[in-house]
Amino acid sequence: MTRNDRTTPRTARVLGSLLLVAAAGAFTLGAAPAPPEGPVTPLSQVVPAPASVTPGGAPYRLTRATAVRVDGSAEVRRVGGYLAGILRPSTGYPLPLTEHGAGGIRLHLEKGDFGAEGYRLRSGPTGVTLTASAPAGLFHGVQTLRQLLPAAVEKRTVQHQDWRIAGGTVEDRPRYAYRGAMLDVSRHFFTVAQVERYIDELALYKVNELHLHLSDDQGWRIAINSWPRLAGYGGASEVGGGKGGFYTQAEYRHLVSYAAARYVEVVPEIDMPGHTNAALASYAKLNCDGVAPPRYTGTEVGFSSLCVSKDVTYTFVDDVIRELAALTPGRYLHIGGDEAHSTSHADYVTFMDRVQPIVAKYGKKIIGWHQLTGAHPAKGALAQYWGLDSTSAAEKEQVAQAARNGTGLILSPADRVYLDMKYTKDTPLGLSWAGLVEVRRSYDWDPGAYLAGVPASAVKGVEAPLWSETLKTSADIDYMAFPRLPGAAELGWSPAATHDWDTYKVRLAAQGPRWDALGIGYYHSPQVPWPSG
Ligand code: TNX
Repeated sequence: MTRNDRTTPRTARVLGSLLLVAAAGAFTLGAAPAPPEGPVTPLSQVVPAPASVTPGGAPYRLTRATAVRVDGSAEVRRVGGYLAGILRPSTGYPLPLTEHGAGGIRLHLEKGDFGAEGYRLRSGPTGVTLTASAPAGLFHGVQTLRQLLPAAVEKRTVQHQDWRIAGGTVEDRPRYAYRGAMLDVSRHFFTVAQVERYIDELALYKVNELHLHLSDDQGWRIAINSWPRLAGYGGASEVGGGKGGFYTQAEYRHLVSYAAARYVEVVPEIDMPGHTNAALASYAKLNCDGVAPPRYTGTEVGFSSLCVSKDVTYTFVDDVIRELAALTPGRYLHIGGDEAHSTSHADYVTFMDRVQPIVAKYGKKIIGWHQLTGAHPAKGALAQYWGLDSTSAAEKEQVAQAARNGTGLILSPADRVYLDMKYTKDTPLGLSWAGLVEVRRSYDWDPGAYLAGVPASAVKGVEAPLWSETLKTSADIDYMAFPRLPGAAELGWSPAATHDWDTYKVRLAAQGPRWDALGIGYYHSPQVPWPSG
């Protein structure tokens, strides 16, 4: 007997009984048997916590007949297409986009008090309506809708499930306009596809800024046409001696538009005057002694500096910023400025005084690591604070004083939201210079009250940086980012009044099955009551 001989009769038998079941179903119910009813996710079980939730009424059930109803604008249609693209593979439903009819899932723009990113989600037996005054709000509402469906909705094959969304109303808008994540693509290079994957993960938690750390001692990652050796030579290295890599300008533009389609703004960083060995290795003339150092593949910091006294340094900076600004529709350009241990304080101030006007000349707002507050931060500049609880009072006060004088702050305290810090001493990846950062520690702080003497209005948001000295793959990124990234996202989005570890840990735990469905491997912190099974 061949395999076929054996399997054919069984297949026929199975098909026969399926036909019988279908016939019986058609006879008794007029449809296929209903999937088992599971519990419906409560409207409040969303990360980041919504600003306000009013549960009530019967749920909406997604069916083969559900349509995605969109307003006439191309952008709303695009958000509707994004939603349908998530729902179709797992539901197996056609979910057509239409401007007509009633009920179903409706995405609707109207003038209202939603702000730039807020939305309202209303769910009842006849349909779910998302309303916002801008497409970004609809997109964030789509992320909420996604989390209200069973985790299996994230799978890419058809799932036999009861697709219900609890009844009631969610009204939501962010606490902060800047909700960021940083990816260090310099210490290890990450491909366009790897960055896209991270952008998708950020979007699920309503993160709206992706800070790309594009240059450091170990590698220069963006093609600059006027200085081709930066990427061509300075890009061909990384920590540990791998081949590195860089983004062509077309690839970078693609990443920017991929992010923009998910309402994420790219913030490119060229770190200066320190963290510049890759540039110094590429062009001898950038060095004070005119001698190019070798490329660097270790993990020390603070040994490199651009030559502050040479004019060519500023020609270089002008060219790089001009090209990067032209590639970047976003508002910001990050100029680094951290750990310039090989630059004297006077040189650091001179350098920043010359470089900040260049950024302004090309129409971008400046972001710098908080050491910039030790120089003269330009009007409108933002400082990114990466200190620790144990940072000296004098350094904190320098930052607070700048904030009182009008410098906005992005908070990235390293012993809270540096996603590259180990969770425990046994975490196989990551560093521990800022301490061990378990999930609770990462979540349990208030950005509005974090730094003494800082006016609340000076805090523009929260960003979770992920440095990549020890990270090489998307699985590495996922393991360090999950489950801490959603906590940082919640600190940026949710009102302070919702902040509560005991309820957060339950909402966070409910995300676990979603990450499983998405193929995101995460740290199963014992602090979080993950569902069993
Ligand atoms: C500090 S934070 C750095 C980076 C390292 C990181 C590792 C900052 C502005 N500089 O150069 O990669 O620690 O955690």
